[in-house]
Amino acid sequence: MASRPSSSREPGDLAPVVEMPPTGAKGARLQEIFEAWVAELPTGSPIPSERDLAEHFGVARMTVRLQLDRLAQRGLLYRHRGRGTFVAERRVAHTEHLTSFTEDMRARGLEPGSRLLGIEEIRAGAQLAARLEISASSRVIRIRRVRTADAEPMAAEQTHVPARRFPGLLDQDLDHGSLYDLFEHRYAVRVAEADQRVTVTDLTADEAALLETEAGRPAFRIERTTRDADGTVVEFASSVYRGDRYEVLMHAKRDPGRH
Ligand code: 16G
Repeated sequence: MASRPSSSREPGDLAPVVEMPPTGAKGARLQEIFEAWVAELPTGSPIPSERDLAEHFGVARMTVRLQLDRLAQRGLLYRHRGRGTFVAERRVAHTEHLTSFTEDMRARGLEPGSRLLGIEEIRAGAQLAARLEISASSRVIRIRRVRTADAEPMAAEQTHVPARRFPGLLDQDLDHGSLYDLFEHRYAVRVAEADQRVTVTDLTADEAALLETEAGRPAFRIERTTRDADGTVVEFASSVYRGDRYEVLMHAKRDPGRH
């Protein structure tokens, strides 16, 4: 699997010829071949055209496109409109690094974006107060956004932050850019650690509408409690990620003292 696409894109330079199974299993097999091949290519390598790949593997162009789409959705490839498809950076977002949505998407080779659904100040109440470790009468700012990746909905996100810590946040432009950037540059609040809970859920009709997919589809529900370096809670967020677009990536290291 060492062959690489050259600028002349000769079919001989494409992924090695592998015997293709009959229809049906072809897509899955192609996915495996592409994945192994892409893993060996340096970041930024161009991927040959769908037409060349289709010819090379003796499959329909749609089959190739579908499998390339899947690799792009998994963050292994990225597309540049008008320029082609390329191997994405292999820096994956995993639990060792606390990332913002913006950083997470960039690490997957996707262009992050937001659509602000609403921002308001509310009374914490018992439940949020417990999450944010503040009193129930404290004020909280609630931000609701649809987060996009390459302009398509990826997650619906609801974030709560203590209002005292972020004066004037209601007037900030959260339709663009990163909340964590604002935390850091406007409020000198640096997120230092977070606890996350990931569960699997079916999308409700409202969530599906926001995510431009169908109700009942599987999704990840991710709750995050984020703290600054002093251990003070700065955020409680709850997000629903489309199961067909998102993968939860983890990196685990064994404690060196453990035998
Ligand atoms: C992620 C966080 C969310 C945080 C947001 C900031 C999860 C489950 N949630 O979506 O808690 O508010 O990043 O992203 O990871 P931003 O800086 O791009 O606005």
